[in-house]
Amino acid sequence: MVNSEKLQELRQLAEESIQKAQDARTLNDLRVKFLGKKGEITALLKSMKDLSPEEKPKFGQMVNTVRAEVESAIETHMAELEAKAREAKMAAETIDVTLPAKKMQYGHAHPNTRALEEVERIFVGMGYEVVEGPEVEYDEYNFEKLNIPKGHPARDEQDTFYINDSILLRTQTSSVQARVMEQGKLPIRMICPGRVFRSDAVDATHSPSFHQIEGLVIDKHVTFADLKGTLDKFAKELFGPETKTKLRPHHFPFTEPSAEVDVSCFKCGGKGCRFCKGEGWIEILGCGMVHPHVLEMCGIDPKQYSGFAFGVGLERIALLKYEIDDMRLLYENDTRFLEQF
Ligand code: 2U9
Repeated sequence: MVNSEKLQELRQLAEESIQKAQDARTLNDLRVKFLGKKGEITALLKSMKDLSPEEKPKFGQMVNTVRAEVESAIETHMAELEAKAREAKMAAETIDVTLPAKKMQYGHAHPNTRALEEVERIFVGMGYEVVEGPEVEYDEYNFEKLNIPKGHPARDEQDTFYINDSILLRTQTSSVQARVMEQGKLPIRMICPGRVFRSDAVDATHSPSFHQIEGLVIDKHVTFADLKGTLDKFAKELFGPETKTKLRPHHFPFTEPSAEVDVSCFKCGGKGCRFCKGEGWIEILGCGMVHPHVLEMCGIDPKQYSGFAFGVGLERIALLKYEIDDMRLLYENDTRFLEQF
């Protein structure tokens, strides 16, 4: 029977083509090619009109069986292709949870900030308030009220950045203390950290902008012994309990008497080493009893009240504590340097 041979041929061709198909689109094209309205198997049904009445139903059944087989082969292969695509997708998206994780990059506080927080912690622990004030200041608060009148040599020494005759970039944070004293709320126990400006050339220990932390205590019966005890406690907290302090007489216009304070070298314990340049001592701050004239100019009666003050360079503390030998490193923000702390 010619028609049935043709049917078997088409079935074989369809099945081979289905097996070879690599994607859903090819399979759909094959469905149209063999089973569609104008498909090759469908066309065989149309040729049935030439068959005898006995052959017609038999052949019709054969065509339908082949149609069903081809349809089922397409469905099966389609399911296989989908499963394969899903597997490939899953394989591509696999996350290897055993791979080492990417390290988080944590930043940290700048050495200056760490030194500041350490100094603040020590003084706040002793009951001091932390007060801040303006960086652009009146001459009156920066100099006049601190016993540095016009023509005083200390004005020249500080090589100030003036904005006009009466306004300047503050050269010391003492101006903040003068403002607090003027408010008249006593007693006072405060530190004022902040940025100050002096027209200095840049080198390993100088910068036109640096930071000070100044302290002020004003109350009845405050003595030099209180100052000495406070600074000794501060030094021990900052550099370790073995640290000793030594006061050398000095002169500041705003304090009388005045002194500079050295601490025993925390590297060699005072024997003398490279760190303290063989001295055994390292200078860290200046201090003194607030000058009676300063008290008066800030509205405080020197007969009733006395006080002490001190000043320390924040960068100096950071350089010493973290053993940095050049102040410029603190401002360059080179992460290779900063990462070491
Ligand atoms: C008032 C009265 C007195 C503040 C003081 C120093 C001594 C001192 C320097 C140390 C290094 C500043 O950072 S530095 O350049 N300071 O030596 N400062 S007494 O005395 C005051 C402050 C305010 C009303």
